[in-house]
This record gives sequence, C-alpha cells and structure tokens, in this order.
Amino acid sequence: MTSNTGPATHRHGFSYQDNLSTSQLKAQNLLDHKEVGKLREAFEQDEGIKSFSYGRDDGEGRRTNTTLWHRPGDDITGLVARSEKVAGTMEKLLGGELYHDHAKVVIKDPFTGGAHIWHLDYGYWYLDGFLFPEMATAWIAVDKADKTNGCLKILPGSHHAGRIAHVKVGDQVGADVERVGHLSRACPLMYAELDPGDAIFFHCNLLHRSDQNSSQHRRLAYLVAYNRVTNSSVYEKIHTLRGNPLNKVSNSAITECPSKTNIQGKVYFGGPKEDLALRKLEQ
Ligand SMILES: O=C(O)CCC(=O)C(=O)O
Repeated sequence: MTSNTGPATHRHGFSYQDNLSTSQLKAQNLLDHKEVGKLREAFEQDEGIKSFSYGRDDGEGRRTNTTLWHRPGDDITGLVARSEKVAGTMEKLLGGELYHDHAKVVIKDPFTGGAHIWHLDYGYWYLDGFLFPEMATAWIAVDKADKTNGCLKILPGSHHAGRIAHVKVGDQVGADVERVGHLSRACPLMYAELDPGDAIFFHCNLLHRSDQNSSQHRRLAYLVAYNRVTNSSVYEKIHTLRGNPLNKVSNSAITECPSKTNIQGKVYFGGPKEDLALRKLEQ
C-alpha cells in the first residue's frame, strides 16, 4: 500500500490489523454468527441478487456467478459495507477517507462453480481510469471457504511488483501468466481458508485467484471494494457512478437492521457487456 498505511499491509498486501503476522492473515469473526446469518439470509432471499446476476466464461470450461452493484444502500448489505468494523478498518489500511466503489456477491454453486483466474483488481481498475492503486477489497466469507470449494488463493507480498500486464481470458481480465509463474516462486501461495464471518482485506495490486467448486458445498462470499476519495476516476461517467460518499455507520446498525435486502439506491452492473476494462483489452 502507499507509504501512509499500516506496516503489515505494506509487507504482505493483505491485513486486518497492524500487528498481524502471516499465520493470522484473517480477520477472525469480523461478523459474528448472528450478523453473518442475517447477511446470508438476505442474500438467499434477495431479488436483486437473482435478477442482476451475470456469468463470465472462466476460460476453464465453466462460468462464474456474480451480482455487482455500485452505491451501498441502506439494507443489511449496505450497513455491513458502511460499518465501522469493515469501512473503518479499511479507512485505516488505506490511510484516508473512502468511497464505496462497489459491492458484489460471488456464488460458487456445488459441482458447477466457476474459477476466477489470476489477476490484480487494479489490472482492471487502472483501465477504469483510477490513477493510483489506492483501492482495496474486504472479502467476507458468508459460507465456509476452503480448498475444496474454491477459497481465495493469494500470493502474499506480490503487490510490491506493482501493476502487471493483463489480457482478456474468456470473459475475464487475467494477469500475464508467465509473470504470475515467476511471482509465485518469489511470493509462495497461500490459501485464504475462512469460516463464515471471517474476512481478509487485500490491496488492489495483490495477485489472487479462486478455483472452480467441484465439492458439494456452496461458497458464497461478499466483497466490498473501496477507493480513496482523492483518487477519482478520470472518466466523469465512472466518477459520477462510483464516487459516492460512504456515510459510515456504527457496528450496532448491523444488528439493528431488519435482515431484508432492498434494491433501492443500488445501481446494478450489467456484466461483461458493460465492462469498460474488457472492451479496452479487446481493442
Ligand atoms: O471471490 C472470488 O472467488 C474471487 C473474486 C474476484 O477475485 C473478483 O471478482 O475480482
């Protein structure tokens, strides 16, 4: 991360708190049992998740399943994204006031869930016109995520390599495979195996991927991406859509919120056909 962020994040590219060691990469119980239960129930009932979900060819014979929206809204998904323990932690890691760039639900259904190939999030956010890699993601496990159902895989410390070249693979934006091979020797792979409610916060230049889910267990994760307010996109249209103040709330707002989701205030993304980064890589 940039020089004004915490040392652990700076060293490994992911963190929860500054005294984190590599063996404790996760934010254990970031959401407690009740909070993550409410979030899961909301995702399972939510009409927006079903109606706006889209797939991407993973280049490995399957498709991913994601629903992505800009602007957090006031329902349980929005309150988690705006809460002190998620947004406030991220603010400390990124070193200043933040925008909520987007949130998404990534569902890997049993036996059919697709892979997310090796990439950096800044591989495509760069193409969306963000000048600085001052962006990061909170990846929150809603279902248990392990090696069998396609948990996140990361190369700790790889964010020090900066932005590496990306190409279109299937419908995804993937990192240069030769460079990933070299970096995987320099920064040995870690599996982010998480229990429901655990999370990791990772830098936008950290190399990551997740495998297909061939197990009998669903893997559902909630991802919230943040950007420094001083790092607006140079594209006016993207800034207008994504550069909205965060309006943080206290952690108790999560418990106090009725669990129903609400699509009001959210702006859903239409998938690969609306993907500026993918269009640019096709040129
Ligand atoms: O949740 C996952 O499996 C990875 C998702 C991801 O890396 C992405 O959507 O950019």
